[in-house]
Amino acid sequence: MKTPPNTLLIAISNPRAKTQCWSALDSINELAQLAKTADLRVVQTVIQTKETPHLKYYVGEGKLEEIKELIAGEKITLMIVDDELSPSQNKALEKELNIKVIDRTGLILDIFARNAKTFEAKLQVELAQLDYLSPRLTRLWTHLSRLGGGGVGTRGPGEKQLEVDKRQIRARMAAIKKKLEKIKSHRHLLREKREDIPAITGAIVGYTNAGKSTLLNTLTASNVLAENKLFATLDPTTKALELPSKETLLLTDTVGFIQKLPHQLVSSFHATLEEIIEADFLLHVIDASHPKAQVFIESALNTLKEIKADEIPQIFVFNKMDQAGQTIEAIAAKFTPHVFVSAQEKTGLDDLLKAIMNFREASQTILEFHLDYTQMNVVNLLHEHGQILEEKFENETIYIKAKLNKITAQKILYHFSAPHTPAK
Ligand SMILES: Nc1nc2c(ncn2[C@@H]2O[C@H](COP(=O)(O)OP(=O)(O)OP(=O)(O)O)[C@@H](O)[C@H]2O)c(=O)[nH]1
Ligand SMILES: [Mg+2]
Repeated sequence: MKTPPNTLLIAISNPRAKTQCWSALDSINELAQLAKTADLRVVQTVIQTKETPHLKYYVGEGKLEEIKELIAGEKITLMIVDDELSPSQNKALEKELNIKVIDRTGLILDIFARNAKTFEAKLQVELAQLDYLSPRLTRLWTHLSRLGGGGVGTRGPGEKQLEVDKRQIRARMAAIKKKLEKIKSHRHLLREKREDIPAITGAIVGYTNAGKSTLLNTLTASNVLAENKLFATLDPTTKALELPSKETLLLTDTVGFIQKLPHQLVSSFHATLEEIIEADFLLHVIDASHPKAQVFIESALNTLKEIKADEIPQIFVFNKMDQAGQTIEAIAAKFTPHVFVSAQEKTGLDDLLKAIMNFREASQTILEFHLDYTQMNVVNLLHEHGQILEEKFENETIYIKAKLNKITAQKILYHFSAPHTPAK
């Protein structure tokens, strides 16, 4: 196996920052976890107290000299910066330090690229990478010409070559987007073919490493990859869950969120995130054993807002209760409805199933339908999925008053545009 590069992590701590809930230290610790996930060997971390990043080098020039000494002393070959660097900062740092420099976004993209298994996930990652790479192209070219043997800082390609390259990247991005669209419409088609009324679906969402995949495995006795690494899951996996009431619904495991989630990933993972947007409810999983649980909840809520999924009803599932401290209950009180579980120890699952059923029960609605005799399929569906309160077969029409789950009702109406009125 190749020996991992000696890596230096660096962050800036703004002493005037308003929020102390998520400090530069918390952030760099998370960066270290990301680095570990990418199999890097972190040998040093540096936090500089500074109000704003240095325009040219991100860190101050004095700090830069200290870093040079560290690099020489510890044989460091890679530096990771805990914020997104501008392309010119990235270039200036590499030139000055003479080692490879990447930023948090670059590292996350790298982890996504390693973990992408399906064709769709691979395309989505490539799209995000090209989006990230495009403005940094000059830098890339300097590297290439360096490899060409000219030594550090030799000429880059001519402007013309760069333009050609940028155009090629844009063309490739457009082609990937087209392919992703195709995959998406194919998936919709399959779903519609499979069922007359799509089943009720819940998406399992939350911060990375919260235990989403473990929860899906426990609830549905399946075997999705779950491990102590960040972003283990990139592809949405859907499994059927049978409730104690014998109703079946679908649960989808999704990609995790993180602080400073790169915007390139949010936009290129649109198809994957759509599984969340289209869900009827969300199970928001939280690592209750993590000291920053509340910050993670808020960060995940922000991402849900960003992808416009914040209106979907959610159940807060406080997981890893086998390792959680006392304070978690006070935090949980702020987020309702909530349940406490351990997906690993299989505790609290009854409460979770109850919460899902309560939530379904609470969203019942009573509707009156006036159908004609060509719409017997709707009559059958109402019998199958609802509770019939009244039914009259008249000459021209069939009158049905039924109690239905709101979600099912919506789906029946959408599919069959049956004339109906809400019952008084
Ligand atoms: N102690 C404890 N550990 C748990 C529990 N549930 C999950 N874990 C562990 O937490 C780690 C992450 O679990 P995953 O299920 O992969 O988490 P995830 O949310 O799917 O993570 P990503 O897909 O990487 O975003 C694994 O090492 C699990 O074994 C739990 O209830 N208790
Ligand atoms: Mg997972």
